[in-house]
Amino acid sequence: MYFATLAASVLASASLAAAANFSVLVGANGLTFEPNNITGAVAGDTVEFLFYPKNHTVTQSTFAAPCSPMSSPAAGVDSGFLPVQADATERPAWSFTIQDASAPLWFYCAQGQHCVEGMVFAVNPTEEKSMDMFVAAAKASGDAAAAEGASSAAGGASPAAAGASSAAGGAAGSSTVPPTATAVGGAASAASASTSSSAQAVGAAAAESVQENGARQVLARAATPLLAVGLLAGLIL
Ligand SMILES: [Cu+2]
Repeated sequence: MYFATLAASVLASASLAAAANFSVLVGANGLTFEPNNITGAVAGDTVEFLFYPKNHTVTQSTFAAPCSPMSSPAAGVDSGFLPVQADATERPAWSFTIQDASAPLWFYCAQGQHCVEGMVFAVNPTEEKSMDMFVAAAKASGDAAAAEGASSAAGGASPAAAGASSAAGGAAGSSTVPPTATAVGGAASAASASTSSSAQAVGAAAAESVQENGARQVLARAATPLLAVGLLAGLIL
């Protein structure tokens, strides 16, 4: 018993020591993720996204369908829409922890035409499934969507709830900073705590104290206002 406990704590310490935190800017210079891909990420690493003005998402997709939310083998993670005013001084943050780095992970922005204009992101792209190929597929998918007359607003917003409730697909998301009182409640993750202004915003806007393991429930509850915000913004942007 004692040995098992000791072994578990040693393993936990080892994984903590190895974990890295990648930082990505969302929309800092146009419809971009900067950088648009990271490599060498391993399970346990965290990817933190800082949101710049307009109204973007980080939504998990697949290599085969870059601009559609991942639904198989399970729903992917999704930040939901995080609107940021042009004169905002605080950057909402959202992060996820990589659960499985054995295959690349693919993401896009679900706002309007952002994805088909190339606003996509990847973790550990490979030679066989490269970033260039993913960007090209995202842009090409716009042609297909236009031909079908597909509406992107609803498709981008609805997976927020599904993504929030699932840790499958190699990534577990946690939302951190509400840019407005109606947006996502905070999660006390190590990644978000690195942004001091973010932590302050969480304290001011969160109606209740949120434990780290409560992040998904909070995100799920926030999905409805996010849906409304996203749809509204989809009409504007
Ligand atoms: Cu976007």
